[in-house]
Amino acid sequence: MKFIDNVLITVVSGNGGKGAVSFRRERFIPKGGPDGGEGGDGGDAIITADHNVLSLLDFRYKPKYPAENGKNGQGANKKGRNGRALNIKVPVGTSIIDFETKEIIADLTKDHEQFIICKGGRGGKGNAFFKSSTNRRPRFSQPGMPGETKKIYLVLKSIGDIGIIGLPNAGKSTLISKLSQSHPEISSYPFTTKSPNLGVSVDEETGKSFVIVDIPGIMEGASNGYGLGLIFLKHIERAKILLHLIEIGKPDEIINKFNTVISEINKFNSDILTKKQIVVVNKIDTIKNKKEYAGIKNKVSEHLKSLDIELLFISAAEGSGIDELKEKLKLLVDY
Ligand SMILES: Nc1nc2c(ncn2[C@@H]2O[C@H](COP(=O)(O)OP(=O)(O)OP(=O)(O)O)[C@@H](O)[C@H]2O)c(=O)[nH]1
Ligand SMILES: [Mg+2]
Repeated sequence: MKFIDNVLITVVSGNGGKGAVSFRRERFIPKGGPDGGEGGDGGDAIITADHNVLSLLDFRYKPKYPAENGKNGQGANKKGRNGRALNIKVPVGTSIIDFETKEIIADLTKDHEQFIICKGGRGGKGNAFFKSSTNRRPRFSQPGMPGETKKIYLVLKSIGDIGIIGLPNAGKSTLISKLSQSHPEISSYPFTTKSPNLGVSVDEETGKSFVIVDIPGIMEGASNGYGLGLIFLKHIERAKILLHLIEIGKPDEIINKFNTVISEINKFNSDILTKKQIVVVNKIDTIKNKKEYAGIKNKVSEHLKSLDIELLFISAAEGSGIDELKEKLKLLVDY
């Protein structure tokens, strides 16, 4: 899935319908009174966060979103039909920013959260409304009020429940491909991933799902712009959980790698580190010696226990530990 993190669109609410000018015409009533009905209201333009929408990509191909106009009023006091509201569905975690003022109009952080961007124009009154003792046969009605037009940016900060962080080449993309239907590029050189990948992990029993974000690798000095820098961290700012993936090696190496990534993130935005974390050591298939493996496990768990961080060992490539990891993530996401 190609990752687009902002789009510019134009949203238009519907115009109100015109009020009718009409007079009652019935047999034996030669000069019936006014009976022009009012126009229907224009449809509102509404933006709704929806967890089924994962990307802003579709908005690239369709820049304008008009709601329906209200219908004109009719004779016999018939009100025109209201215009249908336009409901634009965006990913959870979308901010709406006014193109003119650059102000944030709304931040849709929860599923089903809605915001009316443009109110539809009200329908005009028909001539029946204007009947009075001094003007019993008004020959005028109101036009409908015009709808509003707004140019807005949709900006996606994050839509992930789980953000995968780690050094380049740790196996992040391999892991997301095992946890979800996502098929990102995987390769043995660093910085294979150049923009975030999204995956949805669906629990076959309950049908519930969570979204995982795989961002480009973070290297030492990233906060000074090395590698791909840290700009992609904004995509996990709203993730609930950090999954820190580390390639297996000597215990000290694992702990050093852990510290490197944490210290770079800390320089970017230390709030990110207040999230729940789980450390996952990957590529355990490369350590064949059982004693050596047990030693690594012990040392690393000891270290992370003191930090109160959960730890798991897996092989993303061969699949060992993946089921256990899925179970753990389900609990952590807490649905
Ligand atoms: N032996 C072994 N190799 C693995 C495992 N998981 C991933 N790899 C390999 O590690 C290399 C890097 O994997 P990626 O999934 O592309 O790693 P990444 O963290 O997404 O890398 P960047 O996007 O470059 O940061 C690839 O050659 C993978 O095949 C594993 O469990 N065992
Ligand atoms: Mg990758």
